[in-house]
Amino acid sequence: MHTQVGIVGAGPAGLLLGHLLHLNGIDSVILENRSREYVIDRVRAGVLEQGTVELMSAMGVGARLQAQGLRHEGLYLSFQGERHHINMAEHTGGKAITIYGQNEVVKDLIDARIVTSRPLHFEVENVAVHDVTSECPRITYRSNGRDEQLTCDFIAGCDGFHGICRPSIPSGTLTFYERSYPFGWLGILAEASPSSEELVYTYHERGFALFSMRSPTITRLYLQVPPEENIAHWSDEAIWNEMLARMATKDGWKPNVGPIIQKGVTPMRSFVAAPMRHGRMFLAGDSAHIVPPTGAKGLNLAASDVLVLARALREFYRGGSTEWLDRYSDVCLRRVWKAQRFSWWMTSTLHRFPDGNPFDRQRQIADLDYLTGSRAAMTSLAEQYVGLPLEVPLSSVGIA
Ligand code: RFL
Ligand code: PHB
Repeated sequence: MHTQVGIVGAGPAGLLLGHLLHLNGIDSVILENRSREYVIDRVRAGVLEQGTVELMSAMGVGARLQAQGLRHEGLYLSFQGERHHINMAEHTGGKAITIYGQNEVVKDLIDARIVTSRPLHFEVENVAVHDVTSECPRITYRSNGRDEQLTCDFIAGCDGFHGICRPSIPSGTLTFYERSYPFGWLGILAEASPSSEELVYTYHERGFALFSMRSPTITRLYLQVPPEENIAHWSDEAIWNEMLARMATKDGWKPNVGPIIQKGVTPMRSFVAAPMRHGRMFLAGDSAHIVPPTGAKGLNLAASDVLVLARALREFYRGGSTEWLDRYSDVCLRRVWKAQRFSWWMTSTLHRFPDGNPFDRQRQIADLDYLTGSRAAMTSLAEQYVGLPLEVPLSSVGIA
């Protein structure tokens, strides 16, 4: 079988790319090694930048997002027992973020893909990419007990950090930039109505904590924990005690407590692979870069990468120009590095470092004190949090 673009991975990057290509009349096959249920149930990100919401709406996949997403024009930073409000809309000419679970985004995109009748195969095994530096790259895989081969014009490696596309590139070809952090996040979903209308990022002596939500009845909370923490060591009671100890403020605010319906531990890492291309294979999203979740940027970067890739492929199929394909990696990496810097800074400012001394902690408090008292600093935070401008306009992929 042959397709124009073979897409490995049905996460946000692969599904958004498939739909952008569809809207431009370019065919693709999406291959995913997990089941449809697994992909839809996986609880991950929740914050969509203004530009990601605009992109999904312009693509015609924003109806449920518009109806059920929670638009937030501000957020709180909490330290020394006090919450400080930052009005993001005021500092960005009216921009905001929208809380809408990544699993809902994925569900909407799978539904949209099915309507197009274009191929999306779940539970494929032994996916491997071949001849990516030739004019005719191939993907081999096993599906429903049969070995298959897909020849492609291009391959999009949208298979996340643990995928096979990036590791298939010969060693020494890419440069890796990496930093790991001496902590992870323990995340829970709880059946409790959110006690704040906006997110609360807390810096506390006992460690970082984050208050978020998924709906008017579901609260999403995170705690800084040691990096390889075993979730089995945390009873629900211990989780709530620690959440309340870190988050409760002097004015009596605290999260509402309720039954915990999901919990897990995530390690924290900053990672960039450059360039995001090898021959006719293009890496997009987490397969090329990982940010610690403190800045809420990962899914949004996946969206901005595939917007640039869709533009490049559209130009190629319209007139044979490889100019944008050749620029793909540089254009994406400019935005990726700014999001890396922001995510590193949010992480460094808000977490308790095991080797941090009293000087470091006073410096962190001073950073937060300055941030919440300076218009210039609040504007800087707000414009990065709602999302820096996309590198290419939506009109360049024919959807605006
Ligand atoms: P994904 O979502 O990992 O999708 C990759 C897909 O590829 C499949 N796959 C394969 N398919 C075929 N063959 C193979 N060999 C394959 N290997 C893997 C996988 O099963 C999967 O379906 O990557 P993508 O599309 O690049 O999307 C990236 C985002 O998922 C990620 O950046 C975000 O979840 C990060 N993130 C957040 N991002 C935000 O923008 N805002 C947030 O608020 C936010 N919060 C978070 C987060 C990530 C978290 N965790 C769990 C890492 C909060 C957390 C806790
Ligand atoms: C979430 O709601 O899951 C969330 C919110 C903000 C972050 C990370 C995750 O920085």
